[in-house]
Amino acid sequence: MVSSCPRLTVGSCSFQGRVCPLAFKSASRPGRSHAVAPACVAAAVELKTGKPLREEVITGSPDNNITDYIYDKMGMDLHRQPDHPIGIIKQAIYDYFEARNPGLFTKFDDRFPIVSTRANFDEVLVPADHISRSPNDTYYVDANTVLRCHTSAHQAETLRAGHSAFLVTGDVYRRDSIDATHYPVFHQMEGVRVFSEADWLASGLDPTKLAERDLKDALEGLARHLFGDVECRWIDAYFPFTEPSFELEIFFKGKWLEVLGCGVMEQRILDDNFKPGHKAWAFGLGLERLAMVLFDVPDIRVFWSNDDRFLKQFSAGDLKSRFKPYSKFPACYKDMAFWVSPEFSENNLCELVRSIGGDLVEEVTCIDTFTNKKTGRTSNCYRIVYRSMERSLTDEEINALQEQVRSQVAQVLKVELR
Ligand code: FA5
Ligand code: MG
Repeated sequence: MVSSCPRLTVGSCSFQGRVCPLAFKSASRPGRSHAVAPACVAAAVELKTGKPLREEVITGSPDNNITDYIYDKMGMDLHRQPDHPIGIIKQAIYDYFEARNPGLFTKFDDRFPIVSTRANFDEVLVPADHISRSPNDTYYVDANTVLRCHTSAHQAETLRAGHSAFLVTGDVYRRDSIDATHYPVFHQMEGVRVFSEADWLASGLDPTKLAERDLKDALEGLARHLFGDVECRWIDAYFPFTEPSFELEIFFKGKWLEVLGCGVMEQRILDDNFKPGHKAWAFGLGLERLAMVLFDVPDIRVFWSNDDRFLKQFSAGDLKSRFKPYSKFPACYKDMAFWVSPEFSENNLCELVRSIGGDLVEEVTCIDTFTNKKTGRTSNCYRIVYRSMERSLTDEEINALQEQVRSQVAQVLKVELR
């Protein structure tokens, strides 16, 4: 693996990735009652688990922007299904860390996905004006509560509970664009390891260097463990909660695919939530992205398939299977041009298209845009690609979906169709 490429400096903030699903409905498990975990030694946090009730998610608050499409995905827990690619990759990462540091990491995979804005943003030092806080990017339950947009939402509480090395896996939610590598619900694994003074004295390195070196060794080792000889590169990045910060990319299907973000934890997070005089690293892995590379899955929607032709291809502990498409069904393109409105944003459009077309929507891309010099109005033309991974679609059903999209876009986003 080519580990150190020239470090590119990424000026913009890469905290929020961009994104992208009909779908099958989750076999709605009856709202499990919320188990209250035993109070932790250092902090009595009430930990809920299980599928949230619908009224806990779609609340009627003026700030609520969560659709049933998203609610239906909650509680599916792909990462807790041993024979599902997401469950298999989680276990493979556990095995790797267990072999590298036996007994060191405590593992959590049932943290409740509804968290406070404090946990999701403030406690990991996300600035008040950071773009990721916008309702255009994040699903709000109410003004102070969100569907976690990253597993970093659990860093501070887990440190406060006294853990110095841990892995937290869970479903995360983001309003985003639509394509083969972005989905509005995906899975992350957070890793944190804290070092003490004794550790850096023994290493002969300064604390930050020790953390950085151990972090990169651990993650390069993970990539080798999962993929063997794959081409990887480190990119300099920015996250509000780490400094320095990096992203790891893997060369996959002719393009560089970002698979994780990581860095040396901002000291204030440790000082506020753990103990002074320590240093730590943290990472956040995108499990779908890793599973795409490992199992050769070309489209992220496939992970949500209930089709046996997909599910039967994988089994617990088997890292060798490669996804065999059952068949490539034809795509159907629909273009839609409109004058934009203040209510329009690409994420709003994608959300709307998803709630109508579900997982039949493969991609949404802007193919043309121009501004009329006289009126100052901007026109966009978006192409929506419809394709099922399971069957051929009929013209009638696509036309019916596209009609709904057009009328909803005009009504809800107040754009003027051309
Ligand atoms: C984060 O979420 C940071 N919390 C990661 C982190 C943790 C950095 C700890 C430093 C320390 P980012 O937004 O880049 O970073 O997302 C992390 C990974 O999630 C990405 O590398 C990618 O693999 C995956 N990801 C992001 N957006 C999507 C999406 N819409 N669909 C699928 N996977 C995604
Ligand atoms: Mg990123």
